[in-house]
Amino acid sequence: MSGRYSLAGTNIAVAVAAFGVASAAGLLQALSLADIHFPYRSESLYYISVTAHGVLMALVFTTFFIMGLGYILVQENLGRVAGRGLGWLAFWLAGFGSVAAAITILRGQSTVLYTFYPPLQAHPLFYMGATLLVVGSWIWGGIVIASYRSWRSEHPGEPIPLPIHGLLATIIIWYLATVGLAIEVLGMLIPWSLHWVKTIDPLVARTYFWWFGHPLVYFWLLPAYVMWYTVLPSTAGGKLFSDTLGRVVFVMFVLLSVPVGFHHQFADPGISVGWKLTHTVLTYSVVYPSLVTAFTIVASLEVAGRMKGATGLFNWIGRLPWSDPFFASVALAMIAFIFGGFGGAINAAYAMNSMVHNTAWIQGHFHVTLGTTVAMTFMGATYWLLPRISGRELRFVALARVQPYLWFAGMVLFSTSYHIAGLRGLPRRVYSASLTGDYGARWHSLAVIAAAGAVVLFTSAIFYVTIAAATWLAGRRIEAPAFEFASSLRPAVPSIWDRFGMWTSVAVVMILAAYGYPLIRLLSHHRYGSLPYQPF
Ligand code: HEM
Ligand SMILES: [Cu+2]
Repeated sequence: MSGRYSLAGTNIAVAVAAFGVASAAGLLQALSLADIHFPYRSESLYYISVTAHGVLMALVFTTFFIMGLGYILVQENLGRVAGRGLGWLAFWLAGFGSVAAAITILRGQSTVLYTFYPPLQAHPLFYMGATLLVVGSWIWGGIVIASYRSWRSEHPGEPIPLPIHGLLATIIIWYLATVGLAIEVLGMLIPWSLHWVKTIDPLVARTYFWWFGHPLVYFWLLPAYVMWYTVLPSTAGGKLFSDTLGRVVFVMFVLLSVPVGFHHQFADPGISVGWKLTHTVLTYSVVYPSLVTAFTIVASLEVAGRMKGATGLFNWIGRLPWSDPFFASVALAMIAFIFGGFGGAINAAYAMNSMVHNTAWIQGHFHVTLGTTVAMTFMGATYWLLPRISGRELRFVALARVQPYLWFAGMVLFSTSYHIAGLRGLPRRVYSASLTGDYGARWHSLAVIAAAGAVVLFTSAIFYVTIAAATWLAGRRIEAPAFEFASSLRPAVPSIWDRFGMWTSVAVVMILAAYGYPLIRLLSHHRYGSLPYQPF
């Protein structure tokens, strides 16, 4: 790997490794739910596995991948990475923190699931490790912003390159979101896990957690959108339909990502219905930029098909490069998002949420969104960027061609079954779907189909990790292909959508409005607090 990309490549390598380990854990959980026996199967192994899987997938894989991708986008679009040395510091902090947290999980000292709700209590090193991961990502964000500032001073008045526009939006959302996390972890969880204070208020902690937890999903999704807007159209052989719409979308996410967290707390007491409804309405507004994205990207693909000569109503679809691993991954990721968005609208509906809350529907839902829309885009992006950063040809191209389809097929089995089982009442986060006699019978066969899906998903995951590792270590050396970003039908012009300082101020005001009063109420109630609780 050439020096210019070694920082990005090392971050991505950690992401791929975390993904591989977490996939094996995912398979174990699915087998366990279906009561398919394997050596050492036990309740405690199940919960350790769910914790490791959730943390490694949702926090480690995503964060490291996004950091690596971010360095590449900055290098290629701004021609520099300011403070590369600090980037290594960020890498080591985040890496050390992740390893420390993972060790306490595997030793059974932090079986708190990736949401680490108190009064479940983890080992202090779990919270400190998670903090270091976030601190590393903060430094990374600072490097991106510094690189942008340095570019800006040489290019006054030019529009921000679209990939950087999306990346800056991602980082602003991340900074706004992690304020909530920092208050929870530094202000509540760490002092409590060190026994400096005896009790903790679970409701207040959950509120800070979801201040962070919902925008977390946009921290994952926006880098995927960046790939859709700025790479997919050129891979498909066309142009981006509208650059401006992309900017509007990214700005809307900056405004709307955070003040929606109560849609995870519909069942929590102590927050009034009025505030829950306010967050619901804002949640529905955030559907809008995703619909705009669907329209813009599909229109761009139609442009691509027509540039290749398609003339009929739908035959442009057949002209798209369905055997290109990057294109297929992203296209399937987008199809999955239709179902993910539909399910998400149900989750966010105040009344319907009670039907699916804490059921297997939820894992059905976030495996199509995070686990497919985001994860498949990142897997596809790996196939796209690896040859470019390593100067090595992609190994096992035939496997890379089938891998996205395999993932999609596995997910159809896996996610559909859990959606249905959830509607039939199967709780989420349970060791076995059939422990409870009569009820279990209604869930068991669905859990078995999901487990079959998990086997297919795991096979696909092995393909991905093998292709990435083999390319890195043993790919044939080639002249590294150039990074190409899509041009848009009409060139970008400087606009109000580039004024992130102003939009961030608006976002801060919205967060204060959405969380200020409810938090003051929660903090002024008489608070009893809970003692720590450790299941194993
Ligand atoms: C090999 C592919 C995968 C398999 C077989 C798999 C399997 C599972 C299963 C069965 C559960 C449910 C645990 C339960 O509540 O009983 C689960 C939870 C989860 N999965 Fe996956 N998964 C896979 C890939 C992914 C990916 C790619 C992501 C995200 C990038 C992901 C993120 C999560 C998260 C965040 C949870 C929630 C953990 C919790 O409830 O605390 N999974 N997974
Ligand atoms: Cu949410």
